[in-house]
Amino acid sequence: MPSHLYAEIEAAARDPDKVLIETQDGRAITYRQAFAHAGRFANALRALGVEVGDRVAVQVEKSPEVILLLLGCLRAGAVFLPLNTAYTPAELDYFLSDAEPALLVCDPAAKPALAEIATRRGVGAVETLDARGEGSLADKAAAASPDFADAERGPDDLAAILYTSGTTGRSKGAMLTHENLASNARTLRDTWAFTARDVLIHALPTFHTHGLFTATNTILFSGASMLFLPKFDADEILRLMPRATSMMGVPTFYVRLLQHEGLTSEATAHMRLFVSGSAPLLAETHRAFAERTGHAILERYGMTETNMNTSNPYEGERIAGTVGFPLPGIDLRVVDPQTGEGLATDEIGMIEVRGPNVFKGYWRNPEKTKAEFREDGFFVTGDLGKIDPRGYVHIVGRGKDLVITGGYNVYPKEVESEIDALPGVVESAVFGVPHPDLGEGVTAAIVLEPGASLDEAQVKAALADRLARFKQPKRVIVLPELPRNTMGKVQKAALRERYAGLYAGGGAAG
Ligand code: MLC
Ligand code: AMP
Repeated sequence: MPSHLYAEIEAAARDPDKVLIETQDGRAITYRQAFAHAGRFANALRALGVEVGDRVAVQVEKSPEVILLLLGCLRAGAVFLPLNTAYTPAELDYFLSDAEPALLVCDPAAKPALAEIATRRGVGAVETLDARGEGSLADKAAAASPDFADAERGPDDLAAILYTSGTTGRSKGAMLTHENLASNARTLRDTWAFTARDVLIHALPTFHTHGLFTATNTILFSGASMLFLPKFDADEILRLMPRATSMMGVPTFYVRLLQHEGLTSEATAHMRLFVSGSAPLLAETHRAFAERTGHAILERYGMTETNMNTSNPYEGERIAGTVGFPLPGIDLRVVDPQTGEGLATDEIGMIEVRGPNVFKGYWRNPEKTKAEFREDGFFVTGDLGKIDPRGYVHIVGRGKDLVITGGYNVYPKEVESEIDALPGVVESAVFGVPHPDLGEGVTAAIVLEPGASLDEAQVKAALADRLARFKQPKRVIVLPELPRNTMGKVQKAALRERYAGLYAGGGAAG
């Protein structure tokens, strides 16, 4: 039995000389080269002491080598553990202690700070990889053989662990199996009609499920090609569109493209599919994009724990403000959050999902895993929604206290804990309010001790080393007290309402 997910990827590449990834600086990597390079990485991992089932933590800038390393991990039977490059060393400390990886791969510039933490946390080895795909791990791979006898990994074995911020403030590792990822890649390829002729504009980061799996695995399972951009860049994307057929992005991509005068029906004429997800796409963005280009953005809904759950139809009406139908093979229901009773059409409740896409559980956290699954195997998403009479799923809110900013999730509790720890702060409330560019802007209201003289800039400065940039509040408001209900609970809804216009007209800045 070979390595389940890798074997299917290899089999899908009918033309080994087809380009898998092309970069802005003109590098082109064929499938044949990618598989050989994955073999080199697998040999290098073994030589570094990475055994089957070991975690490989990867915090590096985007480059094709990230994908080749992912394939190398699959071949070696290791568990790929990507980490957002925005995470600070303080945040890394927790991930390394929780995941106990055998190897940490980081940017050369971060090595001095991270090596000390890695040693303290018992990580066996620390290697480097930079944005050009160069570094000590690349050197070791270059010197290794491309031939590798793939580890035997079955459908239920772990392929990856992706940390997702926990409601209790600490991130939990979502354990994704080979078949979780393979089943979703097959389904998305077929649902969105991807073939080897497709060329995807890939401008998402490669450390979250959207860019790493939804986009990349769909392409790998189609034997298609990707044009890799290091990050979102409207000029570059428009330049590439005449050569591309498709793009996947977060709503901010579409908001920003609409601000570009180059976005026209001619500019997008060669494209067949624009997909949006990770955060709600405003109906007005959907409409404006259709007016300008003639393309109806296809919105889908997913999560780190489940991969993709629903999608608007490829053929058929893509309805703005909905996330479409459950994908084939995936059960989705809306239930009363308290009783778990199923709800009728158009009634709003908790969205629950079940299927081959749903993760195996949280890493070393059986209590949390148990708490989030029903006895009949449905996973409680924490998203509130409804199913309309035509069967389209609508997301109408969140049962979890979560802010989504530019497609990144921020759990207020984690930010509040850091703010509350600052001298002079009595308490804080972190919430999201509409932001024209990022969807929601992370915002903090704080109450100070009498006589304390902390101001907005000082709070922001104090958080700089503690929290990833995207988690840091864009605005900090000092209040005499936080609004509370009769039970004494902080009323975030009241804060969201009071500050709803805070970023209005702020454009991409703010
Ligand atoms: C960057 N910044 C952000 C931010 N991204 N702040 C809040 N939220 C974000 N998402 C900070 C920068 O550090 C910078 O801070 C300032 O905001 C402006 O940066 P920018 O140059 O405008 O940002 P940019 O690099 O263009 O990035 C914006 C973005 C990017 C939206 C293009 O964040 C992005 O690619 N997001 C995609 C996230 C993603 O892949 N999510 C999928 C998760 S998986 P300063 O102060 O230094 O100027 C998932 C499941 C599913 O959700 O369903 O897919
Ligand atoms: P993450 O934990 O980063 O994987 O983010 C998953 C969350 O993003 C989901 O639980 C939803 O709250 C949100 N999400 C993803 N896609 C959509 C969408 N199309 N519309 C609204 N929310 C979405």
